Amino acid sequence: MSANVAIALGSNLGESQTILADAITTLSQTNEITVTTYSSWYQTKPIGPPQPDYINACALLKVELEPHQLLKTLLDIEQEFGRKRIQHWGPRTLDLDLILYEDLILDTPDLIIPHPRMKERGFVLMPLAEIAPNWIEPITNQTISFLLEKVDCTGIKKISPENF
Ligand code: PH2
Ligand code: MG
Ligand code: MG
Repeated sequence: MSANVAIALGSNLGESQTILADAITTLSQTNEITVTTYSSWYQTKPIGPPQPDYINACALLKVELEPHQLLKTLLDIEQEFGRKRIQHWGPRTLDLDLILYEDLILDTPDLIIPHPRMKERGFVLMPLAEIAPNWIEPITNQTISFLLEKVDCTGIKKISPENF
């Protein structure tokens, strides 16, 4: 029994475009994960403390993992890519965030689904709308494309595929 999942990817340290591509490869090589599709890369202005621009993207997965097992797998992959947690919301080589897990609503100390800030974040909604415009966010009961219309997307630039 597999579950449909949406994740967000981000990087603003190192060769971010390559890091995201390598992260997709690593995810697809994980036994319990199938990468169904992924978005374009987007160059985005940082939210939070001053730091370099991010490269962001989203991917859709089919997983044979429970939410907390998937979280652990994502954190392990972040570690593999040299992620060091130094500053809250600070720069990172790789950030993998669990955004949606089927239509599940989950509120635990270490994992909240849907991702609690997805609705405010153009850098999540824009790539997600490219690959899952009709997925219904289960708290608002609104589609990703509808939520995207409500957010400010200034400072978000799609990187054309021929650039990577
Ligand atoms: N991630 C953060 C904090 N700020 N800003 C952008 N543009 N993109 C991100 O992925 C991002 C951020 C914490 O996870
Ligand atoms: Mg994040
Ligand atoms: Mg994260």
